[in-house]
Amino acid sequence: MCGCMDGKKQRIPKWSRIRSSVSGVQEEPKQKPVVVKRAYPFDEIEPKWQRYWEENRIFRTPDDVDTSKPKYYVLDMFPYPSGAGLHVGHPLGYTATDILARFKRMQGYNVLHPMGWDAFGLPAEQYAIETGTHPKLTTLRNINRFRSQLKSLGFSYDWDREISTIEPDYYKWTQWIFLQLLKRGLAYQAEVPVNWCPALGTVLANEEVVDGKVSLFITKQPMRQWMLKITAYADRLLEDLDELDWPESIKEMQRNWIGRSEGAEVEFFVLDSDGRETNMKITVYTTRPDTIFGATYLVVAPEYTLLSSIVSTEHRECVEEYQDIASRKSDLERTELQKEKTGVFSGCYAKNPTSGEPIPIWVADYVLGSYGTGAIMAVPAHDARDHEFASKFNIPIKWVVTPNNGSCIESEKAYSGEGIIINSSNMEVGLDINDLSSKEAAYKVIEWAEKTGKGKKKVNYKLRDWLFARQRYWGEPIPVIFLEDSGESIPVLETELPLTLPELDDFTPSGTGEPPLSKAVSWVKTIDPSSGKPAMRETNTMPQWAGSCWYYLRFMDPKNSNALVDKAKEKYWSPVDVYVGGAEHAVLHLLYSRFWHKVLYDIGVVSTKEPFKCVINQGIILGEVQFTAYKDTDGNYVSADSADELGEYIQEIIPEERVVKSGEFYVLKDNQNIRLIARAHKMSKSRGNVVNPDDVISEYGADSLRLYEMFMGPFRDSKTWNTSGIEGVHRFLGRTWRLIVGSPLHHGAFGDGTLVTDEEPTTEQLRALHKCIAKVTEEIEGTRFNTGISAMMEFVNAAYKWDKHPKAIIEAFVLLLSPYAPHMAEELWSRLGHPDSIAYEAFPKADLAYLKESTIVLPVQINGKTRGTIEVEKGCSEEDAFTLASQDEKLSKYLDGKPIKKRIFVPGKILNVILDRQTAKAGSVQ
Ligand code: ANZ
Repeated sequence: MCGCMDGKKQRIPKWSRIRSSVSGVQEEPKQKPVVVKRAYPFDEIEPKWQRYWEENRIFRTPDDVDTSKPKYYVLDMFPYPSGAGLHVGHPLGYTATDILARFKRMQGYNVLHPMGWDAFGLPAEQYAIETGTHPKLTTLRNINRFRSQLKSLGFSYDWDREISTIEPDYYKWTQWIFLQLLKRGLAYQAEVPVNWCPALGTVLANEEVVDGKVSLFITKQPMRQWMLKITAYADRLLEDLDELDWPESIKEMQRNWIGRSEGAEVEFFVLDSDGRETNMKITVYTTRPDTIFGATYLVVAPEYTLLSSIVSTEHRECVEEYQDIASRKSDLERTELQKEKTGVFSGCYAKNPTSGEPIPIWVADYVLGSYGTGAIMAVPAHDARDHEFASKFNIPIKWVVTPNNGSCIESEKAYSGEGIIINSSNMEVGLDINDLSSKEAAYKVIEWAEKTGKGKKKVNYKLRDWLFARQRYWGEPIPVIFLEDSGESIPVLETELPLTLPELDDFTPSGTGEPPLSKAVSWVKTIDPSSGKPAMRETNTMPQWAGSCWYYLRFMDPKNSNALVDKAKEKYWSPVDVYVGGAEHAVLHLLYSRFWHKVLYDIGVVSTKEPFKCVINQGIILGEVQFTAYKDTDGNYVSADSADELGEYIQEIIPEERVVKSGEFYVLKDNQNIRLIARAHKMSKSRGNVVNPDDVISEYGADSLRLYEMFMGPFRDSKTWNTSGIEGVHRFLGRTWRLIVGSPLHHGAFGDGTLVTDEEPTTEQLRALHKCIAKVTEEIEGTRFNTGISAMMEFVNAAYKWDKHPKAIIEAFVLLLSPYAPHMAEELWSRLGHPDSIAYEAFPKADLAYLKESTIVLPVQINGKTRGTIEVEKGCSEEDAFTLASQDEKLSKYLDGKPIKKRIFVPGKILNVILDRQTAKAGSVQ
């Protein structure tokens, strides 16, 4: 067991202790010229301590759990190692989790703070197709770059626990989970209409299409697919959200995604050409059964399975043409993005079971085949979409609900609220809901439908089963084989896992939906071990979401070859205490992993119902603010507020040096009447506003980058990058360094040791320190890192005013600084004479006694008029207060040499001095 986690301090082996001085003079001559203007020698300190942490495995969390201490599991959403390397958005979340990890270690917790790679995915495969480089090579190269970038930021990850989803040791367990899902009927095959993307040669899940990929050409095609039955967990996924300490916005997005709605299914019989009921029926799903008398037409989705048997010969061609057009639209284009309703008449009618009237059956793509029953009863008076459609196609509109407040209905738009039911009685069918409220009516309609066999109560979910197959190479192979003779699917034996991805030279998708893996002929051909029959392997692979669904569990026990995670380890570390990442994962990753976690809970692999106790989304970092000026066509500047009136204008980007702030606005420095537009954009290559963290580190150091990202603003808010901001925090670190170590001697080289003294701290110093401890602690706990930094800045400002800097005070401050700027803190700690790493030292505790304000401001009246105030100690006596008042510059003018008749002193409240006017006057006569 490593010494660092058994409650003792880190002992550093002698051979590996590093000189605790950093001085340019003692260093070997460098190739590079010495950076004279550096605020402090971060370029020497940072690599030195990173090497030290690595060589001594300072942040290693021992394999065996130590239940004597409380645990803290703080996790980052692990990155996809893209070719572009880290961007400045990554360190934002990673620095926050690192501060929490370091803080909790110092508070005596066993901390689990790991990092790994979500390494399967499309870009590496696309690159492989373009260049012929194997995705594994590209991915490993990217991982190496990411790892060294992360190390250069001084994050305290336990690198011994690093995992990568592409390693067979890891995906063995991803495949194992798939087999458990299969065993429980939660993974199944189905012929489903899928979003086929010819450009990518693969199908995409609905949420992936919504998620920004709508611009790609997508068609709906029926295909054999693997599906995961996430819908079986819909209620639990919904209910358990309530207990989670997650941003309310994410919980709401998950609730909407699951989209639970309560309503009814009702049957409408199709009529023949003579208006007689046939035995064919259309079942609709409605959340408003109270409006059923107002259903003046039915709509079926273009992909409705019974459509071809309903449609009349006369209308068939038209309907088929419509179906074809609709198949090329995504669900989003058919619903939210649709500007105008479209549809065609089927040539057929159905009977409204309540009113008994024949109503037309239309085909329209605003009804989706994948939701409810794929058919609706349209109530144009009370549903906006139906109203728009009926108005366009001249379909009757029948009002059946009036608003409760008696206000009139406007016929040009639907009234979709609840109210009192009208026009809704037909005693021939035994149903009268007139004068009932919408709720009562809905209840009564459902009761009637259930009694007459015309329908039933129904709960529906927007959530669809998860489409789990991709026609790609770079993913986990699905562990299933198909017998050649019968096509029967058989799971691969658990003992045969991992089923490794075969080598392949040609990664191009066939374009027909046949996955690239089918080209690995000798891999595909196999034998079923139980029957000895020839079989073929599944050639679809898993989607990228698979590996990230459960990685947080593997970190608890990354090298276990017998189980996904050891039970005792899981019980100790679960759940993740804080999970930090981008808000873009609100419904995909976070919902999928909750689903898998619940399945693992049901089969006894994990001990908690939910994987992540607290989720925090860091805000995004936008590029530096850009200033734009407007010019008219003659090239004259025009103020931005009047640019609109110009009609034509030219925009010009103005460099920051030419801009000043005037009140709330930015204006041209040399013509302050010209107002500019200030805008921050998302960082992107095309805008050229991407900031590379490597450049920032080489110019200012990792501690400055860490501190700056935390200081930019509230952690959860979006923020704009600002280079002068980083210079500001860099100066603060330089000031801190000079306060403790002293100014550079010559050539930018700093002396050894520190300037601290051995005196006892003064009360003033103790007060400043404990105020800072209290604030920094409170702000880390509340993840308000920016205000914690402000408190440290205040402390350093105060400390600059002191003549002496007692060791006890400075040491405690260095401990406070260490989660934020760990390299500098380690260096100072070592210079303060400590041979051990600062990482496991106890975090200082604020002493309340020093936090109480000990002085008060006392108003002083002279002859009943307030003439000023004095600052006095809380329990100060009348005599002391009077002495202070007489020494006060302002008050002394009133008091100097004047005889005093009386003093009224109310401790803590007021000092009133009554002058003896008589004596004074008499004195003046004399
Ligand atoms: C009649 C009605 C009258 C409706 C009314 C609404 C208002 P949620 O809450 O999202 O579940 N609907 C049902 N299936 C549909 C499908 N496949 N595609 C498009 N729309 C569909 O919405 C349920 C309502 O959406 C249902 O209730 C149905 O319209 C429509 F005044 O039925 B309603």
